[in-house]
Amino acid sequence: MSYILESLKARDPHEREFHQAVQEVTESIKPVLDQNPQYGQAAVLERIVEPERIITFRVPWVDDQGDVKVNRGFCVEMNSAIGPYKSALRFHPSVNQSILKFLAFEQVFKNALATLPLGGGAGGSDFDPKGKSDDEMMRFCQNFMAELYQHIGPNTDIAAGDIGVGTREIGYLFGMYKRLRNEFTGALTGKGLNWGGSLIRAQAAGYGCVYFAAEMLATRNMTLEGQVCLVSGAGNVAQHTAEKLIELGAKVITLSDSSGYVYDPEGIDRDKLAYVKRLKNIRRGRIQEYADKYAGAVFTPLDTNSDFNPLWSHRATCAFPCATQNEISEQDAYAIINNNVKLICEGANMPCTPEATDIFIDKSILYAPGKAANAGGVAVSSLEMVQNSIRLNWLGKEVDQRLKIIMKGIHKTCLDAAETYATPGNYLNGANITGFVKVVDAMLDQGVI
Ligand code: NDP
Ligand code: 2IT
Repeated sequence: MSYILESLKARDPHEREFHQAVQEVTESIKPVLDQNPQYGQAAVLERIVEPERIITFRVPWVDDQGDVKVNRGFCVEMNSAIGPYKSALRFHPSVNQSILKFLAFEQVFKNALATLPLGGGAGGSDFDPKGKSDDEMMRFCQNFMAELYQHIGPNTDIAAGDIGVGTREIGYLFGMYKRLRNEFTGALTGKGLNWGGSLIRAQAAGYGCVYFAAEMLATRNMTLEGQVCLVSGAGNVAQHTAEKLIELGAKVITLSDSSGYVYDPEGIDRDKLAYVKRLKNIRRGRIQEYADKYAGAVFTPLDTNSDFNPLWSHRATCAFPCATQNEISEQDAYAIINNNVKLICEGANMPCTPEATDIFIDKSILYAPGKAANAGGVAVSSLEMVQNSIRLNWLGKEVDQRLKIIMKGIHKTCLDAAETYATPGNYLNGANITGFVKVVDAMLDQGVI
């Protein structure tokens, strides 16, 4: 399999994140390929690492000063073997083809693992939402959609939010989509509750991540009650991970954003979390303000020149990286295990470097990859699509119950597949193998496409 990686590196040497995602999957599926020569004969690996389609486009927009700006937009449609592409949209200055290919690749396996009838994709732009007014955000979203609308649709590619794309942005994107298509359809998920959105969608990735963690702890006769938890990020996934942890009696002592992290030894309670939500979602401020407000809390700026993030060096039982890719380095992983952490549950996509992942697996720490642990987000997106199709809105309790069942199912599936392929307890192998087999079997059924 290393030949696949070598050929990808030779062809696209700068796509570091995509290579990392492919390497992780190809290492896990080696025994599956050994036992199933039909996969090799049909060159499924060669095909699965090549996106079905990538569209890049210019996004011109006008800022509040009247100056014309230009960003780059992307739509990566990775694999539609088991259903229409389901994509997340990311707006962040770091966005490039490598990052979106990695996200799209992860999404393919995540959706298959979660038993959703959906393929995988990703989209977005190198646009930086920080410091932009609502009007600038709206103009950018409208111009982005002026191209994207040609490529998405309820039966082709259904988009949702990711970093930098929340309810406000989905609103502006949906408004423009509807205007251009003259159709009110579920081509986007994460919509507002009174125009087609689903209850619990905003909470789903975070809540689902905590449900998954609870299932993992149960295999060691532990619960979340009273456990000290490290959470990184302060956005959608981090907020709702923290919210559910607090509800289940855990003590959350950290949150972060791209400028640094806060450590609150007293624990972040419901009221403090409500403050964080106002700070990040409404005022769009910096997490440092939390430490200015609450006595005893300490802010530490992020040192971008260091491989070590002290957030991960606090004593805790559970760690939930919920910010971005590669936020846990090898050095951070050593700090985590030296502090006796028992569980790492990835709310973000690929937040652990390969070196960090290897350390957690070698030490037999409970480790859940994002494609299993954060699948609650896309799972409830899928439930939003169902509600849109039948033109009904389910109660929040009902959606939450379905989310719990889905996360429980993913947990069991991961463990069963890991056991079948002789790596018991290895959730990473279990997730990759399950997703891979489902997608490539569909590819075999559909011929050389
Ligand atoms: P948000 O934009 O709501 O929040 C992202 C958070 O991460 C912010 O606190 C942001 O800081 C921080 N962050 C982003 N980039 C960096 C960086 N380069 N360095 C340090 N901090 C950074 O995004 P989400 O919460 O939606 O997404 C977080 C992660 O979860 C991503 O990996 C995403 O792919 C994944 N995910 C999201 C799902 C969803 O439904 N939203 C579902 C499944 C996974 P700042 O405020 O300074 O920008
Ligand atoms: O990474 C992810 O799964 C997401 N950002 C959510 C995707 C979705 O379709 O809801």
